[in-house]
Amino acid sequence: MAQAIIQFLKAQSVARDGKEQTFFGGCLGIFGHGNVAGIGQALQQNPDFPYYLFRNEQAMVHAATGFAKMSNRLRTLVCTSSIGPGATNMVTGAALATINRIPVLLLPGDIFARRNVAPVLQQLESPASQDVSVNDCFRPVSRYWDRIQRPEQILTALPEAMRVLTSPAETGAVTLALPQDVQTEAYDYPEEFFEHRVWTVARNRADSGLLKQAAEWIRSAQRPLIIAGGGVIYAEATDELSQFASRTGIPVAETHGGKGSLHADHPQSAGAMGVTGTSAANRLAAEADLIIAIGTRLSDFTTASKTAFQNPAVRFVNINVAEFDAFKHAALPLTADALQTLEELGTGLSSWQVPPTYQREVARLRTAWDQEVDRIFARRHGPPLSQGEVVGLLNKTLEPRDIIVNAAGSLPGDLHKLWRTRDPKGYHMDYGYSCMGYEVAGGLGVKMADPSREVYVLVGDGSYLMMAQEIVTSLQEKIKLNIVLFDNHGFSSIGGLSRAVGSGGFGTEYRYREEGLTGPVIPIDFAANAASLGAYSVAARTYDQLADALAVAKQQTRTSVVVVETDYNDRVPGYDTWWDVPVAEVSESQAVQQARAAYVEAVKKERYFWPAPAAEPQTEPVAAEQVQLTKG
Ligand SMILES: Cc1ncc(C[n+]2csc(CCOP(=O)(O)OP(=O)(O)O)c2C)c(N)n1
Ligand SMILES: [Mg+2]
Repeated sequence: MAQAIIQFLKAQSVARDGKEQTFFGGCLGIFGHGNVAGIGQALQQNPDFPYYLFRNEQAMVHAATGFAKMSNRLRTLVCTSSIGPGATNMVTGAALATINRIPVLLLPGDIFARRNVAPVLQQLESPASQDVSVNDCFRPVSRYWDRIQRPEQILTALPEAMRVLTSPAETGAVTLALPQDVQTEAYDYPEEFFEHRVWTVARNRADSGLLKQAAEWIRSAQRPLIIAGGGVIYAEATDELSQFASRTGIPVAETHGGKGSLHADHPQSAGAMGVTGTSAANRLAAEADLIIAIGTRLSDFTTASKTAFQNPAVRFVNINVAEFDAFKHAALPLTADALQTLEELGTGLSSWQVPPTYQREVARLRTAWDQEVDRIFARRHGPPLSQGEVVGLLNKTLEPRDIIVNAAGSLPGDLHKLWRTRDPKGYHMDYGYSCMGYEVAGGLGVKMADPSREVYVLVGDGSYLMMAQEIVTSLQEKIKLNIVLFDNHGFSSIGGLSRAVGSGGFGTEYRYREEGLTGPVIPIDFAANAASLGAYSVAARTYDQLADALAVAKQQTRTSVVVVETDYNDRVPGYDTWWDVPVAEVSESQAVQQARAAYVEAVKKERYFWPAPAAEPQTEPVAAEQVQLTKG
């Protein structure tokens, strides 16, 4: 059966816009008794389906996710693990993939279907059922989950897996739990099962009536704002969006997933949206009367915990392949592909533009924000350096097509705000799961998907300590990563948050235990750590040293790690925004009481959104527009 699975996977392709490509780029894995004789043997006899030995199962799912995200979800990798801990190590990776809507195929080994030898090594026993294993943990974090108890079940399970993986609306982690014994069993599979199969990734169109209505809403808006999410990039709709914004004058704010939708210099680019957003985007959002949300889940970081949109008359048009997202905020739902819908909406709006006063306001806000970024980049602080000036140096040093990869800590916020993106794939962020440890492994997957680009993994010291071991895999595979490690001796992000909620940074710095965790900073030689794994490494303390170190690291042919010490206490502030992190209602601490009082005030701005009033008097131009749309 394992041989049949690999044979089937090799034969699967996807096509979009007439372009076809092989869906699976190979298999990442770590063997144990739960997969070595089944899937392991099958991989050995299929050398044309490359196998990559990893160091940690969670990391291999991150790498598959990085690969698939970089491929705009049109390709992915398979992950094989043993049973027990190898399998459950993948659960975090599965959650990350599913939350970010990224396809990955997970094949954890499972306990014997035959059962007679139970409990086997690493088996979770249940006195209540024999139909339970640790792999049941994958159910809530998978978009499709199955346990293959008989070899012929893959005849129906694998096509379902492919349907979900290649569906833009449904995609996420797919888990097929493979009992150790069933993997090795023989079955006479029909030959047709292994024939080349192409899965078309459709560009679904919106309902024509709703599309007409959306065009009317846009025409009657005075202060519309587009929020571009990851869906814009996955749909390869960035050029179309750029033209749409230029023609209509509607400004565009970007989520983490959607950052790079517009070139940073685009006159309609308002930059980052929400909690980690720019003053330009957040001010526009506060007064917007129409939000056109494209390909976004509208997470709390985008909506500033539902406080971002304060215009009482604000309404939403959501363009999304997933009905679930299209209906959020009581929106007018355009359940459809972003590229297709932007094209059709653009036609429907013909030469309509936002009012000139609004255009001038957008330009003013853009200029003010640009000056703020310049100010942060130009600061010369320390050493230790400010994180903002390091981001500035990197933004200046990297080529437009280079990719930055990041996930957790204070960097996502600073990068979202400050990074001037010059390529739709230039900003690769996991901010759906914001998973410490994604960075190195995810970056490896990104580079595997497009070896022609330089990949810069930006990682905090906390994230690095959690998961840096795939540096070894990058060396094994001769896949070069440029890693930049921001060493601020602990959790600057959560330390800042802790102070904001009145807890003074408790337990967020890497210090020796002396009357609590308040002793001297624990010195960690990260450069030596990276060198011990085989990477080229160098530490930099000043701005000039860092510039030199980046240049030398770039010349290396193997993975490099540049360690830069940054100031734990120097943060880029928030801009006209808020994030809901509840503060203790009762505490003896004055700082907590004060934070609570501020919280109680701030939370009042949170809004619910209800459907817009149904009928509106139709004006002449709208009627004319309808005729035009009807004609096609
Ligand atoms: C796996 C995981 N555990 C915990 C968290 C919560 N968390 C978010 S940021 C952070 C600290 C990150 O530290 P570091 O990488 O050094 O970045 P810094 O905050 O210093 O910029 C923590 C613990 C998380 N996002 N992911
Ligand atoms: Mg840190």
